Amino acid sequence: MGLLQRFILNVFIGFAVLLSGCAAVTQDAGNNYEFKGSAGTRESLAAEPSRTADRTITLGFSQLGTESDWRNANTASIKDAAKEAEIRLIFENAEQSQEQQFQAVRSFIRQKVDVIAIAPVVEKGWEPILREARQAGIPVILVDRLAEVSDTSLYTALIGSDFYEEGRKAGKFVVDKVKNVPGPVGIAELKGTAGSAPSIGRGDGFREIVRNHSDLAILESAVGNFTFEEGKEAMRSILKARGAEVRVLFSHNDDMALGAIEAIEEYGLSPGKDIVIVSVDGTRRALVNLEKGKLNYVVECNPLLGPNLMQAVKELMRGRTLPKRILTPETVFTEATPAAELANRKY
Ligand code: GYE
Repeated sequence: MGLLQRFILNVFIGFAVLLSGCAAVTQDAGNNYEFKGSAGTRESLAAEPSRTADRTITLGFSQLGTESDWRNANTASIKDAAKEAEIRLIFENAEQSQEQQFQAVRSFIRQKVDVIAIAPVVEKGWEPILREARQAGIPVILVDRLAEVSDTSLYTALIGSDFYEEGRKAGKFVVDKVKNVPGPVGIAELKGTAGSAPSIGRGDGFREIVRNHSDLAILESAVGNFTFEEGKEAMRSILKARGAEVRVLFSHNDDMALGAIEAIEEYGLSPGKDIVIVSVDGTRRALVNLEKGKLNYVVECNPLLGPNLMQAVKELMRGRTLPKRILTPETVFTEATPAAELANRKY
């Protein structure tokens, strides 16, 4: 990243902290992040919506699916925060289908919601539907993932993480961890949904770091769609093809890493020892495995975007201008992370 980009990023972080007051990372201790909603259903939350200014705010949110623990925590955070903020939430689960997300947006337009929020399953293809929302005069906030459009005025703000930086953090850990291992060191990569912002960003950020080290080689890259089962299946195939040549696994999320851990054990190798494992998210299940030494490093990606989103919606309805990029502050978890911190993890 160049100096100018870094400066711009810092300005964004400043705005994000201003806007969020770090609310997204300090969710109440009593909150339960288990997802209870059913797939494909529409739910209208907030039993007693209050009146902000002179009327109730209605928010339509198109969630992309239920593929991971991260996603379910994200859904729960948004539902909880809507209730808390007394915003009427119309929630649609698109089950990984961009087409279903388009339909959700159209139904929000028909219902004349005040604001539309979308967690886009993939980056491309959003321009026409965003134009429909603009024509209806409804502002769109992107949550979690980017929709790549040439006219960025089609969305008001993007609230979420810096996936490229997450990939870089993973890459730096790998470089450091294997610096005394005689090369070549074979790396396997489990990728998330093809064409999705986190998979593209994490893959590119990781490569930016490892490509400078000639003794590191990415041997295999397979798509596991961010799910436990597909991660396990993909890792099985990788081990079949490459066996013990694989010394490092970079998984684009925790669920796939957990699936891969099972595949590695089935194959007769020791996860975290024979194969160094790095993943992204920081879910409780992953941190438990980190504590057991089956995972070596977890880059945090924060799913608790609900409070930031509700605050942004309210600001928007008050006529304020939002910062275009609202970044969430994040950390990393290492083998040295104290057990108490891991046990407190809520999702
Ligand atoms: O890392 C993964 C989820 O978009 C940041 O999507 C999110 C990613 C997250 O399925 O677990």
